Amino acid sequence: MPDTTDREITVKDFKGHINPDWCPGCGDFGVLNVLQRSLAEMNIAPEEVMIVSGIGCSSNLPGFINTYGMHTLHGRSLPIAQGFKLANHGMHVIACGGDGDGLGIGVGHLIHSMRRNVDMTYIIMDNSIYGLTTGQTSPTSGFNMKTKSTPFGNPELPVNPMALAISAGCSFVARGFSGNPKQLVEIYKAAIKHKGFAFIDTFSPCVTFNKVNTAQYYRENTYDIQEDGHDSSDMQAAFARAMEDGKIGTGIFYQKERPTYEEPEKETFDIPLVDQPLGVDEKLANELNAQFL
Ligand SMILES: Cc1ncc(C[n+]2csc(CCOP(=O)(O)OP(=O)(O)O)c2C)c(N)n1
Ligand code: SF4
Repeated sequence: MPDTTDREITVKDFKGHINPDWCPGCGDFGVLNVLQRSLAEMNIAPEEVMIVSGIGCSSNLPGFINTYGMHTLHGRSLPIAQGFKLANHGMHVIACGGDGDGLGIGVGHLIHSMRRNVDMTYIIMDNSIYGLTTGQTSPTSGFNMKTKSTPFGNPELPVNPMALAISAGCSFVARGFSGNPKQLVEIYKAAIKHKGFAFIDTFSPCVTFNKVNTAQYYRENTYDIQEDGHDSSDMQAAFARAMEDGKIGTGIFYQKERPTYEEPEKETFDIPLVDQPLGVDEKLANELNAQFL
């Protein structure tokens, strides 16, 4: 577990060693910048952060930020991120990836993570398309939307991430837009501060394969629910905002702290599991490592 930092952290501390290879104008640049700003403004040090992703353009993010990171399998960021947090509960753990990764192949993990309430943050970079595989329908593509895989229009209704999260028992549910960094930085900071599983669906337009859900579309069709007087402690009001037709609310829909999954374990183990003695001698540990790694 890292020591709480006693030095001043700036955005520069989070600059990665590799420049992002996202298409110019991709919304994911905005998410990366806001995440770096949020961590710096909270004076969290790079060595205190673990970022875990799945597979997709958005899931390349851990390679572009100076923290610990792991680029895992498609739809599998959450089991790995939760395992990491349980073994090393002193770290800030953030999972990220696309709407295909989190709401398609990974949605089973998402639902159980939400009700389990491990203390971590999960950012979906939602572009309503499969970007990396060049433009197929995703779980948040609109009904009737024409994509490479649905040339005659999408016959499926989209997932409603806010309603799904509230009903799954998520203790922090929010939505933001990469083109509104002022609001997004406040949402991310609140999510990282939140004790429990914090979920932020972040509109992050794909400029190459989605000509419908563009930055201009979100600028014209979103509004700030907090500015509109929304009370994020009221679950019924959060559902009503999630089910709104036409207007797209952004902000913190619902937040209510409850005991995290790891809290009882923390009381038993003041020392994180990674810092505890292995319980087997070094020879056996080395043999097991050789067998499994
Ligand atoms: C098990 C598995 N199935 C399918 C794929 C192919 N695949 C890679 S990324 C991806 C979806 C990408 O879309 P999304 O998660 O929304 O991320 P984006 O690229 O839009 O950021 C798919 C289907 C894969 N890598 N692994
Ligand atoms: S294909 Fe789309 S999601 Fe992928 S980097 Fe380009 S703009 Fe971003």
